[in-house]
Amino acid sequence: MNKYLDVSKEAAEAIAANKPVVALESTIISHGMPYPQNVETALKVEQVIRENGAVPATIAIIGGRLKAGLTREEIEHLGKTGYDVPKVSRRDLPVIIARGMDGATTVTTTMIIAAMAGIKVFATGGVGGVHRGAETTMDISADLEELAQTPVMVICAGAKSILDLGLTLEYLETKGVPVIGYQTEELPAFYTRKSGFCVDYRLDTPEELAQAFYVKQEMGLAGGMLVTNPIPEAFSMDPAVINKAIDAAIEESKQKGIHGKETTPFLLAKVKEITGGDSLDSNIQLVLNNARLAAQTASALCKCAQ
Ligand code: PSU
Ligand code: MN
Repeated sequence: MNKYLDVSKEAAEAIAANKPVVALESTIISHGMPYPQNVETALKVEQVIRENGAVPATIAIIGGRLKAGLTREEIEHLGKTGYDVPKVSRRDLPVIIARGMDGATTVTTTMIIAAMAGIKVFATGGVGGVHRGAETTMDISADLEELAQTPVMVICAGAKSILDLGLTLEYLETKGVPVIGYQTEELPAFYTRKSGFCVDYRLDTPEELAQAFYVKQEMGLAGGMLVTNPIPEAFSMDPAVINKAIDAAIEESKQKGIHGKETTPFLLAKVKEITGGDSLDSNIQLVLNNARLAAQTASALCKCAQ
């Protein structure tokens, strides 16, 4: 076990007994939603995972320790402290740990810590990708490199069109990351079920998702798998409304010269500001939907390994 890592007792026991565990990220808590909805959602997501037969392990950095499995108090702390908790990607880990700081883990660092702990399935909302204009800014999320090298299955609701979805798919193809649509041929775009882009494969059951990932690992192929699960119809947003908000957010970020790790949080916050409570509600619902599928898939994956 990595000397900087603490796994909760409940998660450690489940992992040792080949019982299902689902990892969850903490950037969504500190930077993704306002307080108190962030804390309420994080706790609700854990509950949904339990109701579907798996153990939740929310991942973060607390006082310089890598944590897989947080207490309710730790979740409250991350939610209340919000943007003052630094967003931690792969390159940030050494200094944050050496200084004994707290950190909110992105998809990248949640995958790293999940893999250290032996957790194979991770549920979130959206993943990072290739930003629009990346051909000049070179702004490509470290999440894509992590998917290429770390053996964790990431279940998300697709990618937001703050990104260039076509270039994101090209990058994942180059890196050998399978992009799976759950019960869909079309890549979902987070707030909407459609994007105009195709996924690599459509799979229709948690068992099929688990089998594909199991086979990938058994073959000795490095890296993860991206499962895209469309937002439930009842909560999906009007594409015209959301795309207008995204275009305005990107325009403002260019004018303000936003760059580096601030880009994604800036764009997400602006889109939320423009679309108001509607997008927050959709965001919460799609995360719960992904948590359910992740718990079912983690259970199916345990059966593959028996
Ligand atoms: N919600 C999204 N997209 C995201 C994020 C949340 O719809 O990208 C968060 C996730 O934690 C993700 C991180 O791993 O932002 C990516 O940041 P960057 O683009 O700076 O790599
Ligand atoms: Mn970036």
